[in-house]
Amino acid sequence: MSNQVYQVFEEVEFKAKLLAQYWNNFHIEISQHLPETYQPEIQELSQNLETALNQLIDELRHPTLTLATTGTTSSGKSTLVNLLCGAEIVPVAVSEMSAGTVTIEYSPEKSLIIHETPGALWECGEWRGISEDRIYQRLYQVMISYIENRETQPNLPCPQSTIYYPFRLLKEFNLELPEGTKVRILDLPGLAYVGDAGNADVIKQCRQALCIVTYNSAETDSQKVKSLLQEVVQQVKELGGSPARMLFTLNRIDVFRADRNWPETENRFFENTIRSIKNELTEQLKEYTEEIEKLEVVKLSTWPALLSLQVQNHDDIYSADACKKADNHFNGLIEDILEDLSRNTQKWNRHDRNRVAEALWQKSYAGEFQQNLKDHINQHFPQLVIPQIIERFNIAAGNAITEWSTQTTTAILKVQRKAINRSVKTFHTLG
Ligand SMILES: Nc1nc2c(ncn2[C@@H]2O[C@H](COP(=O)(O)OP(=O)(O)OP(=O)(O)O)[C@@H](O)[C@H]2O)c(=O)[nH]1
Ligand SMILES: [Mg+2]
Repeated sequence: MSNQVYQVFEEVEFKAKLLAQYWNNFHIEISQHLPETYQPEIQELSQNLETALNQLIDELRHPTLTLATTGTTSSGKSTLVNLLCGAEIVPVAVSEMSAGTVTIEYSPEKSLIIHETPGALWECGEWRGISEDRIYQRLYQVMISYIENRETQPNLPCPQSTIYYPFRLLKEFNLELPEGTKVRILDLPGLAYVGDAGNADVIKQCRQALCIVTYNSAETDSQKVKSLLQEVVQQVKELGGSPARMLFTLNRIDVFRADRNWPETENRFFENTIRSIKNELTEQLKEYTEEIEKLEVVKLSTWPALLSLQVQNHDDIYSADACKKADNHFNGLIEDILEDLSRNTQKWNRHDRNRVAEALWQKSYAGEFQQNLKDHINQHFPQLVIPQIIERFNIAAGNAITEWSTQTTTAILKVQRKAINRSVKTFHTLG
């Protein structure tokens, strides 16, 4: 992390301390013009400011970087979260799957918490030292239970879960983060369900996150593509249109491999979709035209990228299972290599598997995606973590102090102006 970034953090801390100093001088000064009865109020404001200042300093020294996958239903958000984690821990399915928010906090020890929510129809609790597979299965049961019951119980709060996991985003991306930074990943439901009961804070969480907006490239129905775009625009609107907080991925881009005219069809789709996204956004958010032009869009195929990691797993059974899936679903990405390999994936040796893994990684654009994400985080780190720290500070004390100071000063000035007017009048009468 560059010196410049440290300077930004130090500057915010310095300004907040300066504000506290101004307040100290101000309230001592203004107390002379106020009756004693104001003292408890002033004391309370000072106390709150001190607590908020300590909190701000602590948060600046231990900032939290949040990454959230957002986008339309079945666009591959959860698969992407699994890719960032390097393991299959959040449930994935062909049709709508995710329900509620799953927060993944970095920790060397693995554990799962399914939080108690009112009327929960599923098992809540905490499981420590849990395996990847058990995390997946438990979350799967919870989500299915929610999805099956929400029709008949529209007010059923959606499930909220937290996973503690040593994810690869932190272990292997070589992010240049300041010491003490916490990183967490959020797996969110499809945009259409963001309004579900209990999901209201999803949008709030997105505002504080770097959103990886996933777009389903496999959707070809023009009507659906249109509504997909609308949903994405809505999402960007909610986020305030800031490009620092968004990275667009055209996911499931592997579908174009089946085309006779690949890569021409893929490139055309890529260019056209970027244009449509930007046009639609500019149309609806004219005030952000300049920022929208700077929006980053990358190609990706998350599932084969994840399979590439799984194929390289040291556990032979796990790796063999991934080889089978790669052979079944992504023939088009590994066809050159398949010519040299046995039809029976069980017989692939480590060298064969490494070749397959390499091809999957390369053809899914995973390397480019990873580099892009890394650059984006390194480039925008202060904007990604500082605004919410300042907002919390303002809510806790900053706003109240500013308001109180303005109101009190105005009131005192009013009283003084009246007194002056009275003196002037008296002066005139005397005259
Ligand atoms: N071909 C292909 N399929 C993918 C890719 N990524 C995900 N999928 C498949 O797309 C389907 C949806 O994936 P999910 O990760 O569950 O999508 P999601 O956006 O989390 O879905 P919801 O949370 O239910 O909105 C699954 O069947 C995945 O296996 C990809 O890159 N290529
Ligand atoms: Mg999902």
